[in-house]
Amino acid sequence: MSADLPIETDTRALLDRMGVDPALYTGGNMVSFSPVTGTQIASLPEDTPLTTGAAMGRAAQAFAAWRMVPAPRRGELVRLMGEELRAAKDDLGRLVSIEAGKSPSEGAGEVQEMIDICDFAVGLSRQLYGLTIATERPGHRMMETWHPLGVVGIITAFNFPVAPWAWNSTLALVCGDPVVWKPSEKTPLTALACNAILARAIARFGDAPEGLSQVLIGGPEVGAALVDDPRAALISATGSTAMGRIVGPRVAARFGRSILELGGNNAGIVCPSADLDMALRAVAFGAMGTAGQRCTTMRRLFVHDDIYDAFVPGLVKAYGSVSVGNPLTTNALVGPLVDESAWSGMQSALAEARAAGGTIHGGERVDVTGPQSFYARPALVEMPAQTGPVFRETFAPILYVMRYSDLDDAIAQHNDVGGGLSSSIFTRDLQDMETFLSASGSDCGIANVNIGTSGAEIGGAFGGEKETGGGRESGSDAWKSYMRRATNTINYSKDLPLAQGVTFDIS
Ligand code: UN1
Repeated sequence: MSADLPIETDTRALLDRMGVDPALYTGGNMVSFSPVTGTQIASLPEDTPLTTGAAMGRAAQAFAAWRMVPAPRRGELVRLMGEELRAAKDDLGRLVSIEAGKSPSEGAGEVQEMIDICDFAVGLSRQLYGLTIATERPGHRMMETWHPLGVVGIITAFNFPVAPWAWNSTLALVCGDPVVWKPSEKTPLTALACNAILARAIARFGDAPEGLSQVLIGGPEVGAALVDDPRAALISATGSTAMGRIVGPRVAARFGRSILELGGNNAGIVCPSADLDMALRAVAFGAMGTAGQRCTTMRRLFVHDDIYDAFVPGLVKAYGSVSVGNPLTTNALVGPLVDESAWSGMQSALAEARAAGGTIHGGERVDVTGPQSFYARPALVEMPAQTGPVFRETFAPILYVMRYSDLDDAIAQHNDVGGGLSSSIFTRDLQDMETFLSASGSDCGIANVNIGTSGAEIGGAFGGEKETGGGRESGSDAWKSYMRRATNTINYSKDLPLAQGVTFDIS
């Protein structure tokens, strides 16, 4: 594949190779742009609330069949999906770079996350364990059974256009649930590619029901139809806190289940005992990687007074020298912002920070592919205090750096924001580390030591507290959200003893 192929031709060749029908991305009303060049790459026919309802009908039918397939057999489908993803890794990774602007390594890394969760889910398909519970009644046995839940609606964001779908769909499929996916309007092509890859696995699998995995292309109207559909037993939504404030109550109003993975305002703390070289590299990746467009991006940094002057100038230097460039033709570490509104959001946050007394390093626009794309040098802002824009998540590469002198105070400030996703401490001091990880330490769903806030592995439960929404996806026991639990009590005696010693003698 030539690096200087026009981006539209490149995109078309990738989609062809991954088996996507051109009718799905040509001649429609939904125009899709690449942030790499800011130019149009496709125009997709859109779904409507009506076609969404039809998709849900097909999914509900698929559920009736799929829930009866033994879980290890369902795992076989996900095993095949992992094989297909391995074969398509380069193509899908490059398409992620085209649609989301990620560096080649991060595009490939996102596909690797999908492969990893396939492996995890295959193992899980033989481990959907329930407990056997001691009963208080003689001649009885009590146990719990996990059953498939129903159709899972998946809503994803542009910044991780494929991995969160895989976290959800692989678990849903082994748990016995069909999936209906509404990707971000900014990244519909990667979704079509994923569905085509899964379709290949389904064809090899042989006897999967129709409608097991579907994609809906469209905007908020389509999303709302999915969210409100009573056949969607679970809605798993990744995106902004503003989106979650709409989705959460709507799903709750119909007593549906939801997993919300929303914004964060992730921070790190650099303690006096930290390995400063290591901390610098971890902060650089956490804050500048993916052009600051991860939900786990490090956005705030508290640096101890004693090492501030030894640490921060080196970080400022890294901000000044990090490569910003075209992810399709170079190995630049920082690619484009997704669009103009991301750029203007970044600029207004920086203006507010300056007005609040911040000293800004970087943050200027970089001309890489012309005026239609938006590349920015990441910005490091030395703030006199946690104030103004520091309190909110701006989805761009801005790191606010603040001094601290007392760890308890730093932890209090660390926790004094809406988001509760990811956090890090850099230290070689056992007391600092354990304090940060304790019940009165970081209040986030992810709390790390001597690594950054981003780049979590799939084996752990992924998600966070407070305005991050409370959902957990991916590893650990996140699968339980995709199943319903039945508690079964079996009486194998000839008597009918009642629990709690209650008597009800009718003879
Ligand atoms: C996201 O930005 O929505 O931990 C997900 C990470 C990745 C996932 C990010 N594994 O940074």
